[in-house]
Amino acid sequence: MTETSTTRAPGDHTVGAASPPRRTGSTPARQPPSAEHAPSAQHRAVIPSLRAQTYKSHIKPIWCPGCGHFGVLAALTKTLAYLELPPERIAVVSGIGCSSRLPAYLSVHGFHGLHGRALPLAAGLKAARPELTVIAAGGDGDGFSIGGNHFLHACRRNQDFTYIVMDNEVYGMTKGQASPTTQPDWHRSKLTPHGTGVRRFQPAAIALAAGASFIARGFAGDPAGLTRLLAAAIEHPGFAFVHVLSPCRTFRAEHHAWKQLVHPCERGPAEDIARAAELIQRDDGMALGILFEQQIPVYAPAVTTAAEQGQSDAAASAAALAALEAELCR
Ligand SMILES: Cc1ncc(C[n+]2csc(CCOP(=O)(O)OP(=O)(O)O)c2C)c(N)n1
Ligand code: SF4
Repeated sequence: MTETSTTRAPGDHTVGAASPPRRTGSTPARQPPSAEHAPSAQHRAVIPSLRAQTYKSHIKPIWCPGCGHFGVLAALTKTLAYLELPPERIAVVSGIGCSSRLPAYLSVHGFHGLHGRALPLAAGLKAARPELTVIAAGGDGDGFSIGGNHFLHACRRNQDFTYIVMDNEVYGMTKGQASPTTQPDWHRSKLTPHGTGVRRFQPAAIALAAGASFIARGFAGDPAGLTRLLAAAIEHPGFAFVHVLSPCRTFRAEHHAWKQLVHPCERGPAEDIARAAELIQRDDGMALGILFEQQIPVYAPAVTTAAEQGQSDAAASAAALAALEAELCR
C-alpha cells in the first residue's frame, strides 16, 4: 500500500476524484477547536506534518488478502491526515467482527467493545469527552442486527460523531452466515441452504427514516472517493452515517463485480427528506456519494464525571448536616 498525501484542493462529489472536499456552500466548516483544545505549539513541533502513516499502528491486519476492510483503513488514515487531526484527539470504537478490528490497526485512542455495542460506547465517550473526534466502526451484522436498535436511536439523537459501517452482506468473522443485508436468495451458508427468504435491511432508507442528518455511501475499492466522504462525515456537525460497501473476499467472492456496479449518486446531497427518500428508494444500492445532509441541532448532553458527582454529593451532605445542626442547636 503506497502512502500519498492528499491534495488540498476543492473537490466535487463524484466517485474517484483524488482529494476530499473543502466545505463550501450550505454546509459550514466545523468550527476550529477552542483554544483550550487546540493542538499546542509543542504538539505541532513534535508532529510537523501528519501523514496517513502517522495514524497506523504497528499491528499488521489479519484480514484475508483482498478484504475490503483494507480499503476502509487506508481511506480513514488518509482522511485523518487530510483533516490534520492530532492522533491524541481521535477515538475509534468498535463492536465485534472482522471490520470491528479497525481500532487495533490505528494509532489513535481505540476501544474494541462488544458485538453490536459500538454506538452506545461512542455516545458515552462523546458525551464525556466532547473535545474528541469520535468515530464508531463495525460491520453490517454488528450494526444492523444485534446493534440495530442502537442504530435507530443514534440516528435520531444526532450526537456529533461518525459511524462507519463496512457492509459485506455477510457475517465474515463467524464464517459466512447471512446478515441483515444479505439477499434473500443467497444460499451459500449451511444455516440458510435455501436462502433467508427475508427482505433486506435498507441502511440508508432506515437511517433517513430514523432521523440521521448525514447519510453517505462509499466503496472500499474507491479509497479516494471514500476519503472525501469520510472527511465530509467527520466535519459534519451531528451524527454522520457512512455506509461502505466493503467486499468479503472469502465468503462473498461474487463481490468482485462491485467494481463494475458502483456509480456516482445523483449529483449533490439532498437536503430535503422527501427528495432524499425518493432518491434512496429509487437507487440500486450501489450509488455512491452523500445521499442526504441536513443541518439540525446537535445533541450534546451535559455530563457530570464521577469525581465531580462525588464532590457535589459531599458538598450536599455537608450542607444538609450543617442545616440540621443549625436547627437542633438553635
Ligand atoms: C453477543 C454476541 N453474539 C454473537 C457473537 C458472534 N459474532 C462475532 S462477530 C459476528 C458477526 C460479525 O459480522 P459483521 O458485523 O458483519 O462483521 P464482518 O466480520 O463481516 O466484518 C458474530 C455473530 C458475539 N461475539 N457476541
Ligand atoms: S472473512 Fe471476509 S470480512 Fe473477514 S477478513 Fe476475510 S474477507 Fe474480510
